[in-house]
Amino acid sequence: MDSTPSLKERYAKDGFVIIPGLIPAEDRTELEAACERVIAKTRAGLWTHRRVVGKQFPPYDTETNPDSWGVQHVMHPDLHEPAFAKWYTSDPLVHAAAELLECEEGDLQMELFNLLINPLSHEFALRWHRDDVKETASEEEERAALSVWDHGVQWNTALYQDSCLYVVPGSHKLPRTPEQRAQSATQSPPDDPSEMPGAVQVVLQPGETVFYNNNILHCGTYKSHERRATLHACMGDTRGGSTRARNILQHGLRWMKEDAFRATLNPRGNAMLERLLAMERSVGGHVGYSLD
Ligand SMILES: O=C(O)CCC(=O)C(=O)O
Ligand SMILES: [Fe+2]
Repeated sequence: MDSTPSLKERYAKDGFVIIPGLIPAEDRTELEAACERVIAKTRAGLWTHRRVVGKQFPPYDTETNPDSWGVQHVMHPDLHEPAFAKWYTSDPLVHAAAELLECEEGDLQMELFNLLINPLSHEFALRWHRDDVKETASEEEERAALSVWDHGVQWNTALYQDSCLYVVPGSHKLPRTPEQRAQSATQSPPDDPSEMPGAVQVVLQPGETVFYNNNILHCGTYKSHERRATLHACMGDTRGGSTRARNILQHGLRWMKEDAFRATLNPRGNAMLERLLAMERSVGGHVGYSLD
């Protein structure tokens, strides 16, 4: 019997797994060029859906500091870059997501698609965090939040070598130790991420993807002189009902409801989008739970 753990087993145990080759060779040049154009627009201040230096979570101040570490909503029809939705709905990616979620393609829900880039004039870092559990959570609250069955996958796909992300393997299932808590309860980013007990640096070669549970304890460090263009996205599994609503619908996604966006999608993309819109309708009316 083959005892090599499957991708899903590694993902479930460690909270992350690296998979190469999810960008079809024929799409690579197109995606690189699309990234170059949206990065240039963002740095020029022409695309204001961006993550700005100094701010870790949304809402991002889109008016003042122009130095950006991320481009938001790359599938937005106003960017006119079909390569992003084409890749998001491509076979290799959809099959990998369905494998990790152990679901059928018909369960997959379209969610967020952003781009992580190097700021140009600042070194910047994110403090240690879990995306959907507050740093002030008690051990009991952490246990409860982490025991909920996870119905989404998030990933980073590097176009160029990327060593910005640090994770603590296995921490997606475990409350923080006192030492880990001390290092992640602070609002400031770490001087040296490797001081976090259990931390490993995730080094991606061009074309590699790390899928990770976004409640794994993680942080990011960004160097202005190291080129970064890393596709950063997530997908959900509709069998989770509205469990992902808070995390996903806080991002100002009204544009996803518009015909202009639908028109850019292939039938698979439209079906995935329809599942997101159904989730939004199912939680409609709750503050912070709308695409608007
Ligand atoms: O830059 C990265 O790879 C991680 C980003 C991140 O943790 C976040 O946006 O919450
Ligand atoms: Fe994060």
